[in-house]
Amino acid sequence: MDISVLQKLRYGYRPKLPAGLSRSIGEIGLEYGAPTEAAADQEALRGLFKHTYGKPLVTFGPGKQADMGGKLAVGVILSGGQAPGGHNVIAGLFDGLKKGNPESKLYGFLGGPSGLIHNRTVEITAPMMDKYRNTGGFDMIGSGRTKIETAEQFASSLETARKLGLSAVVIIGGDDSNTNAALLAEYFEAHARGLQVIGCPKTIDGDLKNEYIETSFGFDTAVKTYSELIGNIERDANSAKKYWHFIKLMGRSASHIALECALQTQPNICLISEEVEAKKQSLKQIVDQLCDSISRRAANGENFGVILIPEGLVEFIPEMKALIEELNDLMAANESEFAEVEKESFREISAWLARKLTGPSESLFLSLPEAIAKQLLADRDPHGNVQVSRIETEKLLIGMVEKELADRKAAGTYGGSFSALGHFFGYEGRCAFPSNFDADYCYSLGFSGFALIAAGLTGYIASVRNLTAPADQWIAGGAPLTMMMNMERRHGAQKPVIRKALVELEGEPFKAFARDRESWALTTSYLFPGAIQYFGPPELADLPTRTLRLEHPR
Ligand code: FBP
Repeated sequence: MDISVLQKLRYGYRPKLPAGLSRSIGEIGLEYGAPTEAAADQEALRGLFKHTYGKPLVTFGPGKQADMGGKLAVGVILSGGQAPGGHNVIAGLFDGLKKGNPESKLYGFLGGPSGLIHNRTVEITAPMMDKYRNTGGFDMIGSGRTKIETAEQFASSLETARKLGLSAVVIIGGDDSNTNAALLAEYFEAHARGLQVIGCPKTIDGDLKNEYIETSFGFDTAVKTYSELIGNIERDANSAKKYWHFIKLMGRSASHIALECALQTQPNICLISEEVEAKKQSLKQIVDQLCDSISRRAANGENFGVILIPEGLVEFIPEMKALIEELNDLMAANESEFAEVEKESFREISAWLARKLTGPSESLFLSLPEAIAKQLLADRDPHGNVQVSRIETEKLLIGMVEKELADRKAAGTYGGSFSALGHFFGYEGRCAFPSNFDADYCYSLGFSGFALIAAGLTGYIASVRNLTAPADQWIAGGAPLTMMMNMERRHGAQKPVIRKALVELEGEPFKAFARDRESWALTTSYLFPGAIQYFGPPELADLPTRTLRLEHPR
């Protein structure tokens, strides 16, 4: 098989480990903290997680040594969207297992959680592992979005684990998948005591974070990839001086990706969904705000610019949120009727919806361009979420801005020229070669996963902290999954879930952005981060994101 020069060189990269894990296996010590409590709703969660609630935090360091040399069999799952570094989590887990005991085995479940349910596995061998070290993608074993939720699915997961003689399952995923890991850990503890489950924090969205998870893996590489592209577009915009670029950035609900890219590239405008929601802005107000900036730049003779738009924006605009919620309920409550109506023309679908939507939602729905209205009706994902990556918000905004500027021109309040191009950066960043940061972080997470299993723990998520320090000073350990949970309303019922971390308007990254955005809007202040550097001085090649540095200054 042909491989690129970079791939060949990356095979030779040796990920760095925290000092607590880089000693010989017999010398890795464990320090236990005090018992923990859930983030909220402690009583309810204590009742739901009778076997796994409230365990202590664990740190690997010089503490009491555990025997980590036992023969183990572990199964690993990649769950949800791709994120750079997933293969290195598996590599860290694999190397830890083999270092602990060369006879230990690692199985990969194929195609995500459904691989565990249906017992579709592959044994990961050293030659197989070596082909994927420091590479992006999840193609080694594949991923999937199946949620283990029914009694049958839990039972067949246990059956698979028994058939393979597993000691533990490692679930590499985002907030929903780690919630699933917590439920599976509880189920296994109740039905097969000793069969362990460990989670690992993955998602480019960066919204699985808290005191013990400073960032989810993949965020670093994805934002660096997008920021390179945005910088290139900014330079093009400033060279040609004739286009406004509307760039939608992946990230589902939270705007962490858009915010970090803005800090790295200093565009003219970056919308932050959480701020839109806090200010209860309407679509019209957002369009007016964009047009005001465009007009002010036009008055300076600058008929070009760059606007960043977070993928989840539409769900944070209160009127759009209400419309989406009504559509979700309508489509769920009238499933078979809707399936029939859906076969008809769009006019008939609209007429059917118009009869059922409330007044404000009806007029908003009917005012949307047909393409966008259709995208709002597309299938929901298995967790019931609207697939926001399919909604062309950038095109919606371009259309509305064009119209508003034409009105302003007619009224004599705008004298510029406006030509816009839309972009969506999402899939471009999910499978890039992991940056040194993600390569090291993921390997450390995987190795921590092994150490948690070898120490006999279950219901934990691998945690590696102090990430703005050099890797040897990182602090590896594990945090009980239940401490990250609260109860939330999902599909009409209260469910235990891991809290999603949205952008905090009082947080340092947003404050740094808010301090400078006025000047970026008017004056061209673009910053060009360039491509990810895999080799070179650590201050460049190992540099963590601005978000991490602002949230965890050294
Ligand atoms: P995860 O939360 O599973 O990591 O997924 C992240 C993500 O990339 C989102 O940013 C995006 O909205 C979604 O996946 C798209 O997923 P898909 O390609 O399955 O539609």
